[in-house]
Amino acid sequence: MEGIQSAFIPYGPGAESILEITWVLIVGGTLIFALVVVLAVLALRAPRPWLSSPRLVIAGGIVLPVVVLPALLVYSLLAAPRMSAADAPGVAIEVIAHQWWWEVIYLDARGEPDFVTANEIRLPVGQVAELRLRSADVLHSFWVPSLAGKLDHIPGKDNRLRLQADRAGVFRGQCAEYCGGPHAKMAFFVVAEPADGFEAWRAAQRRPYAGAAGDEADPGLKLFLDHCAACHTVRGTPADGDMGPDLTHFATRLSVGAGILPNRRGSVAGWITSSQHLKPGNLMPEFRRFDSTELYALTNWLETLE
Ligand code: HEC
Ligand SMILES: [Cu+2]
Repeated sequence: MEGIQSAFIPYGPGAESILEITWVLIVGGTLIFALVVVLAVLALRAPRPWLSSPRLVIAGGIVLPVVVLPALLVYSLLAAPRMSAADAPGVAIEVIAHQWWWEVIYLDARGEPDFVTANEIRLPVGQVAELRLRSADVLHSFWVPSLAGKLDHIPGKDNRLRLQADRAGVFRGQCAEYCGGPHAKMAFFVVAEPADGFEAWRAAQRRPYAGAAGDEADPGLKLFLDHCAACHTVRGTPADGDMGPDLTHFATRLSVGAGILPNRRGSVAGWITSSQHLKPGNLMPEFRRFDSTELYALTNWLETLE
């Protein structure tokens, strides 16, 4: 898809009205700048009395700005409300920014947590999702340029952002406020899909890890419980750590390490052994001493988290 992360290729009403305002300001500013340059060049080439006439100075220096600037102000004040769709939200999601990943909590009709995921947000096409943006630590900023303007995650404060995608697709978002260390590697994906696909996904996300038969003997699960459970949750297993992303349905996600690597077995293995090389400073220790058999067992088991 063209423009997975471009404010100039909007796929939702929020990004569309921002782009409209942007063009009005860019084109308007360029025209005025060109006019001033032309007048300046004319004045330099030869003395022209009409260029210094008090009438022109009053018209260009006072009347023009007094008319144009308030007009632009009124225009953008009128355009701003269109940035957040007025329809009632169909989906409510709490997004908690952490250094340096995103916790994503889908809320039920009463506003209580329904299920938790991370680094990926799914939306039904054409419906409004209301996001409650919060922070677990410092300032972060939520920005999906293709869909909406950016809004900060402010510690101790809830910010509301409405997100709507008019077409199915995958859009990339990024933390847009420096939050320390690997801030530049704090991204995520928004996946917009038709309502039935979204409902199927939501139903699957609600389910805990089912486990295959004879699962207890799975060496990958054992390694996970021994080394990873203190920080990661997989609902349906004893793993209930909350230092890192919920991994209950990790295999359904597009990326590893908050949007930085594609979710494939090789990159997951690389992340486990070398996360500090791939994303220097992130809060997951790297497990360099796993041998290939252990890594194979672990990544094998992670692939069952569907
Ligand atoms: C000390 C806590 C801690 C331990 C122990 C830990 N992790 Fe992590 N893990 C994290 C944090 C924090 C992140 C998020 C890093 C980031 O993207 O900034 C993470 C991210 C991940 C991710 C990427 C998730 C995503 O959606 O991007 C995977 C996969 C993962 N860990 C697997 C493991 C495995 C497997 C183990 C055990 C071998 C493990 N972790 C042990 C803290 C931990
Ligand atoms: Cu950041």
